[in-house]
Amino acid sequence: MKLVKTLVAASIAAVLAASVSTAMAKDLTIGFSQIGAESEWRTANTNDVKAAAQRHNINLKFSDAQQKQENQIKAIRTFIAQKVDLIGFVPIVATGWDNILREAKRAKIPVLIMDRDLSVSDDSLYVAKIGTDSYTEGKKVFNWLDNYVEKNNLKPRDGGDKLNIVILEGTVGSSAATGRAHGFDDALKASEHKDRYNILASQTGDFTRQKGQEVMESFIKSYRDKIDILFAHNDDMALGAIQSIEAAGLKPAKDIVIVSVDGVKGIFQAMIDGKANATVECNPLQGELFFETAKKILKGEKVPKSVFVEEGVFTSDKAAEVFPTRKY
Ligand code: GZL
Repeated sequence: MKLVKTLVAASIAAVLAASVSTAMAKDLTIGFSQIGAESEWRTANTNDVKAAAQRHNINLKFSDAQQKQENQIKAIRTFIAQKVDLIGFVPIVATGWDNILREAKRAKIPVLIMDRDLSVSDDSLYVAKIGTDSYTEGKKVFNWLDNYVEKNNLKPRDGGDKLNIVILEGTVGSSAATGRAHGFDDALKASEHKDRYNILASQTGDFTRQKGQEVMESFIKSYRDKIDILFAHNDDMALGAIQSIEAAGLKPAKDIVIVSVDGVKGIFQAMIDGKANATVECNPLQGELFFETAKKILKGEKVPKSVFVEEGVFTSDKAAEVFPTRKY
């Protein structure tokens, strides 16, 4: 009998030792579904998430959805099957998540949203959102533009009575695109100078440099000397548009005022080169806050339902001074 007790004690000790060593190796396993690698901003966002996971000793299962919602849904389903401790994802578009999030809820795996927003029928399908305030970014774009026009007494290039604006929109259905569009529109409508402006054209460039170049090329073909202002929903599309503007023999930031969103290094260089006028910051460095929040959730601590990261506005006159301090 004594021998049996000894053997049982030894096997319990062995199991405990194994579980402790596993716990020491990696505290937690988190499944993370990222949209893709569509822009400089997204690459910075991904790099920051991976670095923060390492700092937090997290076993990160990272999936790149290659810009497809169905790949994000598949990845989340895999994370559920793998019984991860928590699921994080950046919703490429705002809708279509209810069913997969119900599956996560049934599996009792908490979901933490990062960067973009989503709309679901039941807010209990995710614990919290950490992200960027696209609506305020859109308002900041128009308010900067309105001040710039006033200060520089900008006049329509075609001699008409309205300053014509063309818009390169982000990914259709994404909260970043809809938020920026609504913020810009609301600020324009609220301006005492609203009658100065006309939205000449607005089309998606899907947040990529290539599509931004292609769509701007088509805008120039249709409207060339009628275009006074370009609002690009992200810097990558603005950088693509600059190439089309120069190819058409026009001067970016002079013939066509260029304002965009993100604040990536590429647009700072363009502002330093005198080819862009301003960028509204959208902060991709959300990894630290994400994993801090994830750990709190897994300890059963209450966390705010929605938290926005800090964001500023940067203009060409300050670009050279600020550039060395930029982290992405
Ligand atoms: C905004 C983010 C957007 C960036 C783009 O929070 O989701 O996606 O503005 C990126 O550069 O592609």
